[in-house]
Amino acid sequence: MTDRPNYDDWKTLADKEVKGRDLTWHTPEGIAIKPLYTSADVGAEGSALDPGVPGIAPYTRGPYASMYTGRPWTIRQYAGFSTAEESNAFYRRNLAAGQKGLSVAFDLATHRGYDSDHPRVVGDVGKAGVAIDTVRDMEILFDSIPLDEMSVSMTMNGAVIPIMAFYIVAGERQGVPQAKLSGTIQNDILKEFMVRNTYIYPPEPSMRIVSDIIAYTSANMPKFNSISISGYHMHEAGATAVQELAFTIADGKEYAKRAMEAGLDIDAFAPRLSFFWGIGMNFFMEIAKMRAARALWHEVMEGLGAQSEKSKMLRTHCQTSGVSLQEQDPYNNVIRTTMEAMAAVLGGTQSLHTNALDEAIALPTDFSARIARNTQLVIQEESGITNVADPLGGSYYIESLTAALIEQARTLLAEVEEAGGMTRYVASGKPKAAIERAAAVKQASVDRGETVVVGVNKYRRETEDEIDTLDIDNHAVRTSQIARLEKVRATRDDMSCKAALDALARGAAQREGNLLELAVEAARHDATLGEISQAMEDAYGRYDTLPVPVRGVYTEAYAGDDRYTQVVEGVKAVERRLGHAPRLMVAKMGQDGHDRGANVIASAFADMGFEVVSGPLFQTPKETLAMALEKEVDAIGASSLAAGHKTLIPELIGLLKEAGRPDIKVIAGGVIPQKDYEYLRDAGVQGIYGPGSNVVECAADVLRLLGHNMPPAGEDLDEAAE
Ligand code: MLC
Ligand code: 5AD
Repeated sequence: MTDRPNYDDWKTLADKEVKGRDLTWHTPEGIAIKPLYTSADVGAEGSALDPGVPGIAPYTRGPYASMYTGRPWTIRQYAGFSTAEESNAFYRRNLAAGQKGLSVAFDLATHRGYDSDHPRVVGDVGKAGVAIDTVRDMEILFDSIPLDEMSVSMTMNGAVIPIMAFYIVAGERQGVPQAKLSGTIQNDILKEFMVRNTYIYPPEPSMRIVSDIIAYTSANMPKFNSISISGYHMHEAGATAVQELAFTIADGKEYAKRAMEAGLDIDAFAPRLSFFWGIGMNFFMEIAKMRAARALWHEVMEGLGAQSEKSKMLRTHCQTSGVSLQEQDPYNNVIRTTMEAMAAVLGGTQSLHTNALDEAIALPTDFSARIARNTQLVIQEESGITNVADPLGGSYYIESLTAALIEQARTLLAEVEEAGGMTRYVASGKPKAAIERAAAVKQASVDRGETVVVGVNKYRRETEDEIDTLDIDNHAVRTSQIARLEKVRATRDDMSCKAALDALARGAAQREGNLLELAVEAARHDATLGEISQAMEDAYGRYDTLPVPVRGVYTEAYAGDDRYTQVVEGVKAVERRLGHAPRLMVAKMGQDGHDRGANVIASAFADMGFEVVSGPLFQTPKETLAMALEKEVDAIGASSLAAGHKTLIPELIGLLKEAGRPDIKVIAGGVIPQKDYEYLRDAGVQGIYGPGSNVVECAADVLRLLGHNMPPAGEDLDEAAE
């Protein structure tokens, strides 16, 4: 041994302890994590790996010098459901109990630019968020909440123009000039085309909308963050940390370049670009990701010629991961969220949302929202974590992991650059496919028990405790929204409203003027969200695409697995009997664009030998029926994550009966509370697969539905053969 023991000395000892077993951990990012890090991994003070101090370039250790010692992060819980009245009351209760900033969740009808009375959105009104049709709704949403004091984040990307316009006009009607409004609009359309899917228009006009908002807010709303460049949804869709990092930073670069091309000075808008990360269970990886992101953003902004330090410092919101939470043994979710919140905080977030324990089942109740909020309050006020800026700075492991992530993300960033920037790269479909592949790999690993999820694929309980969940009567919300819409339409000055909408339509068609400025005028004359969206849709059209599932991931992950082989054989048996491979249509009805689950199912079932028909997003039950009949499918799997299941799936079954095809089996998967199972079964749903379902077993079930005598897992095929 040398005087100072080093890694090799340690390795000799450790090898003895574990009898030479390789302790390297290979992360999904392809990083080989050693079982120990030492000073040799980080280099000396002042070397390339020395991250410096918080508040000074490259900001790896945080954007502000004092960080939480000066001011803690903003506790900003994302919420919204039902009507503006109900959401307003919920916000006020939360603020009284310690929440610090607001964050609005809109329903999917609003996201996609439809008024609540539109026939396509019957199942969606008030469900996954609050229904907003007019400025009047927005005024009610913020009733008794002074908009010059409260910072408000709004998660809106599709219908971003009418929502920003409504917010500005609601402020005016409260007596608050727009220059005093502080907050954030998500306005990140590129990731919608990759993963979140609440786009309305095609990519090019959508990018103009983003630039117009950046231009408008940088001129008129100095305290407003014009965009929240989001990796969160990539994370939720299954992206690795490197993918989330690189694609998000690349998105940010693309927006900055577009705004510069539109004639804006980079330092006039870049200080109000903000970011948003998803924080999952890979504790140290998530911390390193946030640090790597700040260093990379600094590099990118210097590259684009930014002068102001504020332009180069990355500020971010974080949300704990929704997909990491489970329906089974749901109290475990409190533990998971606490760990994820700690990672976000140790990574140096500026603002944070912690998910509620009932995440995998429904929207938060007052009870679950309180635990989620208290998770942050306890960390902030009891743990002492806020007493030191970047307390993990200098950790051999963290610094080394940060450097590894920076390096890997740079490689992916270079690939994007080579493809001609992120708009083009997104259009190529490559990032979407890469994320979907990563998601399928992850799911296969959980299904095989290689990635442990406590209470799901290990330590599973025989019976589950029931928990109270929030139920929203979407029919009642829709009725009250329609009544208000009618009132607004009846009392406004139609002539001036129409003139403002015409001006907006002209501006959209002829590339003149600023779309937000034109929409603010329309909002002042009480144009509705649907009307403002339609004025632009007339010029741009509505965008839609067909999903293309990835192939081969399950076949590879399950090579040599007996149960998998059994299912594949079962598919072949059904094929022999039917004269064609069993056809499953994966349907996404309503305005719910969450397609990770649908994509994983499509990809796994195709690998097992099914013929998969992937329906486009946003179908009505009628459109699903027509496609199912045309493609002659044997079964339809309806994937629902946004609570429209009780309306849309029974409607589909009714239509199948009317069409004389009750033989086509309907199964349902996604976020469906247990208490709705009976209702769905009574309506004719033949299989329900909630979060935590094993995909191979789902396939075995579908084979049974198709008349194949599939043995239970673990039993021999011969004993129970057809
Ligand atoms: C902060 N400040 C400090 C300080 N820390 N001053 C001195 N010392 C310190 N240590 C100052 C800041 O400069 C700023 O002032 C003010 O305090 C507020 O701090 P902030 O860091 O800007 O925080 P905040 O206002 O909360 O803004 C955070 C943000 C913003 C920049 C990340 O964009 C944001 O709030 N984003 C939230 C996005 C969000 O909630 N999204 C939900 C998505 S849900 P000044 O004067 O400089 O402003 C979703 C799910 C789905 O997407 O799919 O539906
Ligand atoms: N209220 C609260 N949280 C919500 N989420 C989505 N919609 C709402 C809502 N209306 C959360 C969930 C989800 C993530 C996208 O945001 O955690 O995973």
